[in-house]
Amino acid sequence: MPGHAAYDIGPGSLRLIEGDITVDDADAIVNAANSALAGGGGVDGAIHRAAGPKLPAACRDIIARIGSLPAGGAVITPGFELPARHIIHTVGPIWRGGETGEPEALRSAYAQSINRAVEHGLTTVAFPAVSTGVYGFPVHLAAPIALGVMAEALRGGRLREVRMYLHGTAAFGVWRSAADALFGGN
Ligand code: AR6
Repeated sequence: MPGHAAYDIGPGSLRLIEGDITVDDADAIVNAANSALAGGGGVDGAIHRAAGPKLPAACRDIIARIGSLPAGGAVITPGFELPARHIIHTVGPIWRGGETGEPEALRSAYAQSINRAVEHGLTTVAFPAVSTGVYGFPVHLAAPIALGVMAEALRGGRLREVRMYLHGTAAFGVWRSAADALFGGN
């Protein structure tokens, strides 16, 4: 059975889900993109495949307008063929040892993603573990950073539900331990 855990945080809730984010029907799913919004491997590739051919054009329009999306930034597009109505594209930092602003940039990636959701009146958001794949951010350091930003948004009533998708049993276990430590296990 794939892992699942739920936590009440303020008036909202956080769910940790072991599985594929592209099947989620949240108001928005977040994509771990690159600065060119050019598509790629990992969760980015999966989201592009599932969203269909209109997504690259929407991404190109944004890049034509803003140049490139820096690490820690986030932009929103429609979800096109996804069950989710919107995609929030964020760029996490590339891990270079942790002394070059990576934790701050990762915090910003989550916070700016939440800002885009709130600006569009969205209350349920699904996240992947940004930067912890190709970009190499250690999972045990990423989890408490991400969970802290999510908890702040839930406690403040800015979001109603956050769904955190983890790929694989090992990643799920790390995130569940971090969430149990922060929010109390059950
Ligand atoms: N659902 C949920 N999580 C997934 C899925 C999925 N379908 N597929 C992979 N993951 P990564 P990054 C997990 O590498 O580190 C791309 O090429 C994966 O196991 O997708 O931010 C972009 O274009 C990992 O835990 O993103 C960028 O160039 C997590 O998602 C670059 O990779 C993130 O891994 C971004 O690297």
